[in-house]
Amino acid sequence: MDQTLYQILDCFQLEGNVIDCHAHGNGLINKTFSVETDSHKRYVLQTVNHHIFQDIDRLMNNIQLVTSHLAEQTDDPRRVMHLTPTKKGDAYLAWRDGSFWRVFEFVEDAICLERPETPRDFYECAVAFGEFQQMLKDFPADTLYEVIPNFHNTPDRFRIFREALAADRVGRAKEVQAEIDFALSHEQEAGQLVTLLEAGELPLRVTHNDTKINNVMLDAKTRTALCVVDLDTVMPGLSLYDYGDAVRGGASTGDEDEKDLSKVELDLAMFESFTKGYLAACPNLTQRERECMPLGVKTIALELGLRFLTDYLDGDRYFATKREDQNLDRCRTQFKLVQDMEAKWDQMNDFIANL
Ligand code: GN1
Ligand code: MG
Repeated sequence: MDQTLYQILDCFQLEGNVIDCHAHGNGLINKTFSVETDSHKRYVLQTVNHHIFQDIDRLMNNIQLVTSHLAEQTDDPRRVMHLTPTKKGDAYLAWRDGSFWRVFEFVEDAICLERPETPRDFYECAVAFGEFQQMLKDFPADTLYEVIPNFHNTPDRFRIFREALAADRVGRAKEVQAEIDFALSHEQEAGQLVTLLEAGELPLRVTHNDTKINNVMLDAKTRTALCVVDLDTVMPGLSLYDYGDAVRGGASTGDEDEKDLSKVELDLAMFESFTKGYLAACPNLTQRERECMPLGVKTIALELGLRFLTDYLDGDRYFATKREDQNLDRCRTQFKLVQDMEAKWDQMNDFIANL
């Protein structure tokens, strides 16, 4: 094991001595390790990416506030993430090379899925995110720090996109005219949720903002919902961002970077089962929020496609890539999903209206 990791772990209040530490999971933003000690305790050690997250102190404060609020509402330790403090009692460690580290208790006997294997799995993921929303319904959302300002401010994402397009840093704009046109033709629709929020028609809530299903822990035996992880981007937002991001990811029939777009569509059975699970676990959504659920899915797919396209134009500086054109392929899958939703729009809306 890397000596530095060992020194970092030594700064935390762990039970027992570390006997193993190895890379874990595959997030695009933070590095994660799974740790085991000789007292059979397991932990998750994580760097917090300070290039993306600028104020780690306030980010960690958000996580402490939210996990404490959640912990007050359940007796089951596996239903909430628990931070392990440093020996100095802090929620995280600032290491001498400028990196930041934190430790969570490992959620035992749990699994997390890269993709739902059945609609039932996806239903349970919806329950996990719905319960998260429901348990935080009384938490004052506007007291949370906005970790990434304008994270889902789609009109602002278009402004950044236009800057990247004008700069064309790596000369790629000429290759992607079709994607540019697609994005621009959807600009107005992509801004609708922000308009509704500003008009007070949709409520500001505590949101997770990275509701991929690999951020849900399921009980390994029963495959039922335990809790949600990856709380870095917890901040004020719309429930529809969380719901929409989960559906655009988990109800897609293809991988996020699939090159063969004929494999990518929105699976309506998956959409339906997530929607049912989310509404069952989170009955406090308003009528307006319910009506806007399809728009939530479409908005997030558009926005993420736009973010991938922007990063592609910018020379792949934000999202980690393992191969050439990966961000362009990611953009294309999201835009393909948008097109497919347009074809299935009435079915999506009818399903929600008839629930
Ligand atoms: C990023 O790191 P990861 O995979 O949890 C991104 C999300 C995107 C996702 C797309 C802070 O999340 O917004 O939906 O990639 N997170 C941030 O795969 O930008
Ligand atoms: Mg993640």
